[in-house]
Amino acid sequence: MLTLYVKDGCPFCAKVLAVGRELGIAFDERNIADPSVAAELVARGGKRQVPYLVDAARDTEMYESDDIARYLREHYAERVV
Ligand SMILES: N[C@@H](CCC(=O)N[C@@H](CS)C(=O)NCC(=O)O)C(=O)O
Repeated sequence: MLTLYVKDGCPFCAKVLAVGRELGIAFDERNIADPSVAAELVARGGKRQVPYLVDAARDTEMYESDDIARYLREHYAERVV
């Protein structure tokens, strides 16, 4: 399960969501408009910044849209054999 913390109107979030669509990834989206979700994000990552990815399967969490996009392409791109 891939969880993505997002916020409405965030271009960096939109960029990551577009990569997700391209790769066929269905994120569990958590919107920090909800104060309890924002608090959860800060508790997890240490600061209020979106996008923030949680990949529980790989025990990996990260900020920064470019890093997230790179990570998704590296680990979740469909591979044609
Ligand atoms: N360099 C970061 C920039 C992320 C960023 O600036 N996010 C803004 C929203 S667009 C943010 O989290 N602001 C704090 C807030 O809205 O509370 C990235 O590429 O992910």
